[in-house]
Amino acid sequence: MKIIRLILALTLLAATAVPSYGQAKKKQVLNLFCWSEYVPQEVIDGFTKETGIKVNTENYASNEEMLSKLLAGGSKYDLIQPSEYTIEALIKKEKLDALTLENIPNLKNLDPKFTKMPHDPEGKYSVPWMAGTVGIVVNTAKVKTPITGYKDVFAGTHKRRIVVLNDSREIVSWALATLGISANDMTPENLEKAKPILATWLPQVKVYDSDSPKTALLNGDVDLGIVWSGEAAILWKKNKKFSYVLPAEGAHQFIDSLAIPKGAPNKGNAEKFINYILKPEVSVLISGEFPYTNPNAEAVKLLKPEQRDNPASYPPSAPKLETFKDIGAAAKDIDKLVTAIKGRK
Ligand code: SPD
Repeated sequence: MKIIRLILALTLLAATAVPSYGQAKKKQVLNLFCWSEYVPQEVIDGFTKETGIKVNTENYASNEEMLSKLLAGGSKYDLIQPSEYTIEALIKKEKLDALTLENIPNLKNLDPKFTKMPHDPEGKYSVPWMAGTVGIVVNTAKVKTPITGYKDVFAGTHKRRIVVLNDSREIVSWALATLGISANDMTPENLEKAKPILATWLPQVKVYDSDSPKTALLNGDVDLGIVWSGEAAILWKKNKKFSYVLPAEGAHQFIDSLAIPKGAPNKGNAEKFINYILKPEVSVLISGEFPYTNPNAEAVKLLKPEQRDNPASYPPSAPKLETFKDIGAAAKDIDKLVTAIKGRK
């Protein structure tokens, strides 16, 4: 009888021991919150194959969308992909974790001109992903008049043949550029000045799209677009009739980076991913699918001549370029202004 009881007790012990053994073998994950059409599936699959870490991806279409979800959602994300002005805001709010730089030896591959930039002067919190500009795509098979800046796009002759980014801060900065006002000078007085310009511009827009503005141009739904440079580069690659113009009034230059939110559940995995994408042979895959300006000097050496000659990815010359800075609460006023004008019938 004693022996039977002993066997029963041992069986029970073994059964309860299984889950804790199972827990120790828990699958490693990385929760990546990134821009849509920016991280190739091939790169994610390669990372999982090399490390065994499963990547859960969620996308956003603007810094503002990312910020509101991040700030509302506790700490479920391990890695985010903000632009420079949003990194500046997140550092100020103490919402980013400092990187353990020894875990990211491939940082050495970055071109120094893209590191320790004003939004993260010590390079403690962010690692450049891709840089780019916002400019005008012209379907030269359709538009025969010269397009040099925003004023030409919205001259009235291309009514409802225009796609623009669905991004209030971008849109207002274009109107301010025509007045010679900085994109970082979003005072209430300057927003008042932008208002009548936007009131004539926005009714001329046919499509608002930040995810894939190239689609409306490719489908022939529109002839002009104000878009991210990577989208323009894809269009030029597909058909040389799509030219890229950096607006004469001044253009926006951005740098998007990877950063780890404070409280990220899998910080080590996030650093492994950052180190992985900094490998030159992985970074060229990103350039292949999303041809923005690659800040990885070793990867740029591996690009094909036609990739380096793409005028949207690597503009041969540029007018005045400006980078956005954190504008704090003014971001809400900008959004209100644009939403109100869009809503007018
Ligand atoms: N589909 C990826 C788009 C990335 C654009 N990032 C630029 C942000 C500038 N505010």
